[in-house]
Parts: sequence; structure tokens; C-alpha cells
Amino acid sequence: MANAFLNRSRAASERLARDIGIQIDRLRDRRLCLGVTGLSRSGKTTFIASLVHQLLQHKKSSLPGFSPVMSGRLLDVRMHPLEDPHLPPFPYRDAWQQLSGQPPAWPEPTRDSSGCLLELRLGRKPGGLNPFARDHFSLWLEIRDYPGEWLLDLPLRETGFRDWSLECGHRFAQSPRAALAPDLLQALAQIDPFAEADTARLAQLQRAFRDFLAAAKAQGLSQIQPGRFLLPGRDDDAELMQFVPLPGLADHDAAALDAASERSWYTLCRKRYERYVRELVEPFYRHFFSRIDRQLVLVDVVSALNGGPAMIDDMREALTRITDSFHYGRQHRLMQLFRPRIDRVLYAATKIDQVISDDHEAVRAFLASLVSDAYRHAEYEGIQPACEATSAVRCSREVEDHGDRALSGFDTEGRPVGYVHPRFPSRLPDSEHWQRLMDWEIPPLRPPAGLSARNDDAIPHIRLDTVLNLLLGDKCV
Ligand SMILES: Nc1nc2c(ncn2[C@@H]2O[C@H](COP(=O)(O)OP(=O)(O)OP(=O)(O)O)[C@@H](O)[C@H]2O)c(=O)[nH]1
Ligand SMILES: [Mg+2]
Repeated sequence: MANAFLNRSRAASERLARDIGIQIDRLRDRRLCLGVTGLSRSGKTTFIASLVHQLLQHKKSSLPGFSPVMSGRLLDVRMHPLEDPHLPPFPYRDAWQQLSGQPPAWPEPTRDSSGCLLELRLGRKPGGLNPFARDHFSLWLEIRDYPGEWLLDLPLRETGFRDWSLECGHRFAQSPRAALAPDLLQALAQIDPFAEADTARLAQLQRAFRDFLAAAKAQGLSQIQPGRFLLPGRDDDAELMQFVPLPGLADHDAAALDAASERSWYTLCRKRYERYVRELVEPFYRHFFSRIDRQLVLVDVVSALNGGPAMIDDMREALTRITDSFHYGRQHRLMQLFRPRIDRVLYAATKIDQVISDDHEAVRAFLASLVSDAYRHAEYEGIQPACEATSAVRCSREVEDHGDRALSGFDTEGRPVGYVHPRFPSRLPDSEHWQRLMDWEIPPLRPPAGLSARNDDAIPHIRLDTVLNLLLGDKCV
């Protein structure tokens, strides 16, 4: 009994000492939390794996755009687990093994959260003012990974059940969602919110609603809510997901709905929705995003453009809504401890190895126009977001094809593929150009063969060093 008490108090004081150490590092500007934000399949896990890899392998990687490497001040990089006993380590080894496998493969889609802590040992710039300062220091970088599906839930924190149902109703009425499950959407709209809920019918509708979300995702739509309906977490309580939106609520005013009986459809669904937000979405936000210093928003612009105007609009709205969940702005470091704000935002188009280099500038410009609503919001708060285009793993080579620039690589079966693609627009294209872009069949590429862990090979990338510099360069001095 006494031993258990002593162990508990020792663990508590160790935790306290560790938390104080973390806060001191943050105060000294030696610890950064990087928020890698991106919708499902935008390339987060691959990007994090490549970033960790490029830093661990910095002597062999090509990182001329990252100033500490260029100036020779990056001395060493180590990866540690995050000081969070509930968060499994980021599966870097698995990802690297897959990328360097025979044949090479992509990391698995993420099914749960993970994280890592990178320690960058940096040499100090010569000529500093403090003669007693050590000639090197450590910059600690926290990175977390999670399934992209969960990100779409963040806007629910600010949205009540009635408003969410109305938003869903609005979305369901438009193409292409309207045609995906017309019977289900009609059944949801016709539910009388004041009638006594039938839990067996609710379970049936919830299953059909989940199938509808899966179909919308398969079409390439971004706004898939609630995200955990498609991908529940390891410990999620299934009962928290037993609700559906009630798009028919538009016909009833809020006061009447609030007076609905405990056993009504409205009250049952509202209470479960509120528990879903309180018990799953809020802790996710708190653990993953509430302390972000710098945000990298990864956007698969190429796939969205290939999906057509409806996919682009849906993605634009999703990105804007997600951005609303964060707090941006510059402030004193001390304030950063109590009320953290993001002081740098970088939007990065991913997988640009699918586009010829002559068009990379257009990809950046297109991304800027796509995120302009979100971007304006962030600028309003006094910070200057930037746009980049990157590829975490470069899978293609640029070649000449009858006078045109073309790309060649291997598809996921290992067969050689090559293509000349329609020019990438720098803003929303006209209808003829849209059609050409939508007809463009982009073959999913396989990572390059021949990478070997034994030879400490570095993963080829496009402008990952520039992204690193924009996010961290100023903290490395
Ligand atoms: N050509 C190319 N494809 C890439 C690159 N990065 C990712 N991909 C492709 O995009 C897919 C998704 O990448 P992930 O890193 O798993 O994406 P994610 O955002 O972690 O996805 P979730 O975990 O499902 O949210 C991969 O399986 C690859 O097919 C890249 O740099 N180049
Ligand atoms: Mg992932």
C-alpha cells in the first residue's frame, strides 16, 4: 500500500519535472510543435516519414534549401518517443521499410494516432554575444500523425446538432451527394424530430449513413462528417456513434426542438452528437492541435483538380472550415505557454512529382487561389501564410516525348508508365480545360526502386528542404 503510494507520487513528480522542462524549452524557443494538417490521403504519413528520414540522413540527403544543413550547423539528429504514455511512437521504421522494400510500397493508411520527438543538435553561429554560451544547442520538434478522416470533425466543436443537421441537409441536396443515396437522404429528411425514436431503425439508418459517407469519400469528396464513422479510434465507444443528422430540422425552430421529449429522435441524436464532440473530438483537438506553434497544411491539389469543380469546391470549403478551428497570430513567448497561437502557416501541395517541373509554379498559384479564403482568415490575424509545392518521395523522372515534356515512372504493379499531362492551370480553368484535366488518368506511382536501408540511401524528394526551412529555419539560429 505504502509502496504503491510512493510509486504513484514518484511518477507524479517525474511527470511534473518533465512538464516543467518542456515549458522551459518552449519559453527558450527551443521546443516547437509542428501541426501537420491534411485531409485523408493528402500525404501526411509519407511526408512525416520522409521529413524524419531526410533529417536523420541529413549528411546524405539533398537539403540545400535548409539553412542549417547548408551552413554545416546541423550536427546530429535523433528521434525520441513523445513524452505521452498514451501515444504510440510514429511508425517511422515501418514506413522506411515499406519505402525501401523489394518491391517498394507506400506506408499503410493511418488507422490511429502516433507521434515522435526529433532532437536537432545545432552548432551556434560564431560571434554570439554571450561568451559563456555552449557552442551547440538542441531544438526539439514534436510531430504527431493521425487519420485524416478525424480532421474533418474539428469544425463540429463549434457547431451544435441543429446547425450541423442543417449544413448536412444543404450539402445532401447538391450534386454529387444527392445522387449517392437518394432513399437514405429522403428517409433522414422525413424523420419527425418530435416522434419517439426507434433505436433499431436508428441503428439501420446509421449503417446506411456510414455507407453513404464511404461512397462520398470514394468519389473524392472532402467533407466527410463525422470522420470517425468511417474510421473509429482504437478505444472509441461505439455507442457514441449511434446518431444521424436530421436535415428536416429546418422546418422547426430551436426553442420548440429544445423542448422535445427525452425519448424523441431529436433529443436522442442531439445528446449522442454532443457526447461524440465532447468525448472524442475535443480530446483529439486538445492533444493534437491546441499547442501547435507552426502549421503545415498538406493539400493533394493534383487529385482534387483531377476530380473536377465539385471536388475542388468541397475541398475549398473543408479547408476553410478546418482553418477556423485554429488560432493564429504572433505573440510573446510567455503568452505562448498559456494561450498558444500558430505563428507560421505553410500550405503545401503534395505529390507534385506527378506534374512536370514547368508547371510547379502553376500548382503553387492554384493552391494559393484554392486556400485564399482560409488564407485571408490567417492573414487577418497578422501572420503571412505561404504556399509551396513538394513531393515527399519523388517517384517520376522528366523525359522528352516528341518535343513535349513528359513524366515516366512505375505504377504500383511495377509496370513502366509514362504520360504527357494537360497543362496545370494557375487558377480555376475554363470548361474545355476542365474536361481535359478531368480526363487525365493519373497512374498512382510506386516509390522508386533501389533504396536501401543498409546503404543509408536518402529518399529523393522535391523541395522538402524548402518546406523545412520555411517551417524551422528561423528557430535553428
Ligand atoms: N507520387 C507520389 N505519391 C505520393 C506521395 N506521397 C504520398 N503519395 C500517395 O498518396 C497516398 C497517401 O499517402 P499517405 O501518406 O498515406 O497519406 P495520409 O494523409 O497519411 O493518409 P491517411 O493516413 O489516410 O489520412 C500514398 O499511398 C501514395 O499513393 C508523393 O510524394 N508522391
Ligand atoms: Mg496517414
